[in-house]
Amino acid sequence: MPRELITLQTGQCGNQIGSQFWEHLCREHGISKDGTLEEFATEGQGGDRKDVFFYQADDEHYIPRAILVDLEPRVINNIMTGPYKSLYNPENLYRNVSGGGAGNNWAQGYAAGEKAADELIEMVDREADGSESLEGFFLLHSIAGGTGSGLGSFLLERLNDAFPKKLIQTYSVFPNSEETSDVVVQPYNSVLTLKRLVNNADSVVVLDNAALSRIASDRLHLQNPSYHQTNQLVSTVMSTSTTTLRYPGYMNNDLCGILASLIPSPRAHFLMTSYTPFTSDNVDRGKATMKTTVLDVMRRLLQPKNRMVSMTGASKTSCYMSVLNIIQGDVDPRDVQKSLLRIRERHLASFVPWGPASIQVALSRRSPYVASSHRVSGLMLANHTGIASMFKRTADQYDRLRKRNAFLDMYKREAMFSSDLSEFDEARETVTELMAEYRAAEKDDYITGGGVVGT
Ligand SMILES: Nc1nc2c(ncn2[C@@H]2O[C@H](COP(=O)(O)OP(=O)(O)OP(=O)(O)O)[C@@H](O)[C@H]2O)c(=O)[nH]1
Ligand SMILES: [Mg+2]
Repeated sequence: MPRELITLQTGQCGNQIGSQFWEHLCREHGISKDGTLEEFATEGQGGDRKDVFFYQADDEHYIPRAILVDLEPRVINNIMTGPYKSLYNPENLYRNVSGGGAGNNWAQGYAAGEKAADELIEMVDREADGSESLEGFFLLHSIAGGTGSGLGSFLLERLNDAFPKKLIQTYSVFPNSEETSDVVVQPYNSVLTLKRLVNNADSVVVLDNAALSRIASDRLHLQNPSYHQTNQLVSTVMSTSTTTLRYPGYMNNDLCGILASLIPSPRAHFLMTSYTPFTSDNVDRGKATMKTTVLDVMRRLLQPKNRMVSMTGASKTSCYMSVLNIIQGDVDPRDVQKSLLRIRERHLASFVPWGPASIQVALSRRSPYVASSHRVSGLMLANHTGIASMFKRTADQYDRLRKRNAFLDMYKREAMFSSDLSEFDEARETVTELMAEYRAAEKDDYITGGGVVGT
């Protein structure tokens, strides 16, 4: 039985990473731009499970289980006039044709979500009814603007209420905190969104624009990468993180299995990723080829420079709670065992004292339709306590603004904030608790001694 996943993409960032994700999946499954199967993909079926992410229309077209939402028309219009315009279900678009977005205002995005709730929930229900054994939802968004953050937060709350037994995983893009942004209120939007990511999501794959830019410039020698280029990194991460669902093997065939092995306690569910190698297969301007062995790949995955989360300022005691490496390519399982041993002998990864201190490995097939110039590639999904340093940076920036009560008027215009700002304070408190949770996770008694905060 397929374990279907419905993807909701919100705001500019959500829709832009979403459209590149769908293009990536189409290439991997031999689905053409208009949803029909490519000639070469019609035979033998390739042993893949397209139905996790696509369904078939009466005329056999494959259609993404995707809902595209934005409070301005431009980004969705670009998708719907681009090469993949016939791929999507036109009933699954929500765009405010005359709107200018939520103006980088979380409150405006949230309020617009409330107003559009019936229409949005109807789309979700229709998609849910169209699946056989729905496993859950993906939400793609940025946490810093107005629509992806505010309307995305609203959707998280609603989905959680309406589908309490289904999983919700987000791919959440964090703003580049190392750059001064022209959008000064990003920290407000981020903190308000973080509260929902803590309380209403089962797992959050953190994608940090600071780290994505660094990787683009260090590894790919792009000084000012376009969104299209950084999104190629993102879509590679997204598609590889779902590869065991789409090409089932012995284990990790559903999202639940993957998350169970990575998330030891409900709140510590923010995942970091690394990928190697980025080559011209997946990114324009990537290095053409690289020598890859399983050990090379697993060692590179542990290197800080390959992390897609910037952990500057992480404490010296920060460490892994869990690691899952999804390795693809020409792999002898004995090499995996040898590599794990080597990594352990050389202490290349430090783990929390209370866990099994082991790297889990899933060997996964590659698409037969996409040529690859490297023998082995890998994605690491990891639960690392150092991710708290990123929340700390966001919280510090938030505190600096909040102390001066700066730029609050635009929030007060919305009903949720018109009488008081307790929502701000609660969200900030949630971030404090989240940071404390990760600190507690570095201690011996995390699981046994009630070190878990707020549960
Ligand atoms: N990686 C990546 N980041 C993006 C992309 N588009 C926007 N961002 C980042 O997302 C944040 C802004 O969020 P947007 O998605 O543009 O905002 P929105 O959700 O459309 O909200 P409003 O436009 O305010 O209604 C900034 O930190 C941008 O750097 C993208 O395609 N890829
Ligand atoms: Mg926008």
